[in-house]
Amino acid sequence: MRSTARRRTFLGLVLTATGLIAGCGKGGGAPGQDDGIVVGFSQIGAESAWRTANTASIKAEAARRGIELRFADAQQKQENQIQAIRSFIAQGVDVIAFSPVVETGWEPVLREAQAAGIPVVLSDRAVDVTDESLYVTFIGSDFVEEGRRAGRWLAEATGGQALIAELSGTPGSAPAIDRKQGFEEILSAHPGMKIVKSQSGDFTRAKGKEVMESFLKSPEGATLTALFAHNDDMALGAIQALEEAGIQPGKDVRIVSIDAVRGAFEAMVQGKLNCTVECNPLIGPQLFDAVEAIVAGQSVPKRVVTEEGVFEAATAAEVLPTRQY
Ligand code: GYE
Repeated sequence: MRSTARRRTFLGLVLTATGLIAGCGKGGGAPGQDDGIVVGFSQIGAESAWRTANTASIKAEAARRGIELRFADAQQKQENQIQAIRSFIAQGVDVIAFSPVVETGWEPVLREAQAAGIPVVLSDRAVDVTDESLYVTFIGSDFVEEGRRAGRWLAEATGGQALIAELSGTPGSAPAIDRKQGFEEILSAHPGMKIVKSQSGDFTRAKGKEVMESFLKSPEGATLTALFAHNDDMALGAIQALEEAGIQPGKDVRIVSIDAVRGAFEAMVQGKLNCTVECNPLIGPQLFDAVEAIVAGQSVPKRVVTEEGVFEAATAAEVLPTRQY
């Protein structure tokens, strides 16, 4: 951390000096003005509508602020993310930001970034490291709370009686681990609610459909009364599987998922999805606020949580036109 702090101070001085020479203070320039900040961002991939909106938010905000963004898509592979981070270190970017596909296995590459004096910002997902000085801040949602919100909604909607299929996210990822934890916390107070099938659909629509098909073919298939999907895309895939099996999604099987993307609202308007818990992907502005503060040598909070709500089918038609993603 010492070398990171040194570099930050140095960068802060250089930027202040540049600002003075150019005769304009930080933040006083026109939008789009190049202030010389270079950020390397390693994105997970394009697995969901949430991710696409997240990427768009990050790219748009970097462009708006005149920050040079070096963007790498890891196609959902940790090894690609590690390679991208190493390449950002070699390029000497000012800040590295990334959305870690899974929680573990980051210590070595984060130590390399630290040794090179490059601050790291976690975007959207957390890492599991013993040394918290390996990153400056984590900006993203409270996934445990999202799981609780889904659980509370389902408990209320079913009167605490449900045989549940769970489509979980990417194994080992922060949202899959935390959403399950939050959901099960609520279930522990409702003995009539049981998860009878649980498998990963890797946060994609295609996998969600495929896994739901296999749930339906299993001995428990005919008994299922509810579905908890860790994201909307998997729920949308599962809806297709249910319809193809002659089961009415949203009626025979109550469905709650997470993200609140446009497709979920459309499914709610059609009565096929019952509830979506919001997870806000539009974190570009908060991400680059942190980046600019770090480069200016200011301190930033270790954790920045995004604000989110819960939407039910009854209000979907009214809310749909206002959705940004
Ligand atoms: O819920 C899912 C995406 O990390 C919060 O990743 C994100 C999750 C989001 O693929 O749709």
